[in-house]
Amino acid sequence: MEHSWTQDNLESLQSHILAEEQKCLGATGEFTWIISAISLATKAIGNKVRCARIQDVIGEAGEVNVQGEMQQKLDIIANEIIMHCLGNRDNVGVLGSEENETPVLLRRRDEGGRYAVLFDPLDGSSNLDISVGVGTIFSVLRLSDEGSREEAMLQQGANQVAAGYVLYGSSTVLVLTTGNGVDMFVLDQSIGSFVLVSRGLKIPSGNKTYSTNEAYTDKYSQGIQSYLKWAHQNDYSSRYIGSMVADVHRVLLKGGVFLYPPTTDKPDGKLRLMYEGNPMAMIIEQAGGKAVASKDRILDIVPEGLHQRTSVILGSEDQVDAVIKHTT
Ligand code: AHM
Ligand code: MG
Repeated sequence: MEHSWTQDNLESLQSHILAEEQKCLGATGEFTWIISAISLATKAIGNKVRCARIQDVIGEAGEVNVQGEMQQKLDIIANEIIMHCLGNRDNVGVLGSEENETPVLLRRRDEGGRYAVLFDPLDGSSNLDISVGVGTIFSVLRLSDEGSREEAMLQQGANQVAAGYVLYGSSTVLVLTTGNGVDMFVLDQSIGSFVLVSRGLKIPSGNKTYSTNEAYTDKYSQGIQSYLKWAHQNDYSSRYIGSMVADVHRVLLKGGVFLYPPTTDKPDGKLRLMYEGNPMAMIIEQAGGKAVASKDRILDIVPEGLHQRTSVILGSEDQVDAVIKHTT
């Protein structure tokens, strides 16, 4: 439920997580340490993002990452910040990043490494030089006792114990789910804390808006083309930033549908399952929406690799169903 905050109802991310942890995850407090590391890291990244052009942080770094994409300087800085903050947490066993080819193995399970954290340190970073909103996306999994840590990390999104993103937009917003609804926090710069601004977010239905890179229409399947044609004939509106965190955040708050389907040149889609598709799918489902790769639930996909790609259709249930009607 929406509420404006006053000093009387001020609740920090930290205290909120402690309270949630006691309700659903057992009261060990270890999960709070992970979220507090993410909170610290994203404050530091947000600070760097806001210094673009003042400090030497934007532009290409001259390196190509495992995805074959040119890394921005801030991609590398953001990755190092998260690796450093999370790497210090005793209960983190594995870190998987879009910017690292292989997972970073920190601690064995018998040394306390009970969680894997997978993340895209700075999604949409090609938009940095024009000051468009960019974000950090993260997914937290509990490592099972079976197999190696890499194998233990490759779990369906349905097993995530938490997922979230931070949007470095006109304000810095953290959206988080621990499997008990979706809560939204805004960074209050004056006190240096993320404060709760909305609890139990629900995606509105009935918003006739789609968000996709429409320039790829000729490369989309017949089904997606048919959906777009139908949407044009039915008074739909289009909004696309090209920065997943910003596009999905709009869909979460306003409703509608976000689509990154397969194209003829990217037959598996572009977005990555483990640290883009899964966390966003968990948030959207927890907010009452739907998230599929063509027609199957994203959270049910059994992953084969850290950098596996997936197609993504997510948003309000009614709007996702309207797409599925044309594609199946
Ligand atoms: P990145 O992880 O390399 O930044 O790429 C992911 C981004 C998403 O934020 C966005 O949804 C998508 O790429 C946009 O791709 P396109 O330019 O093909 O529309
Ligand atoms: Mg990304």
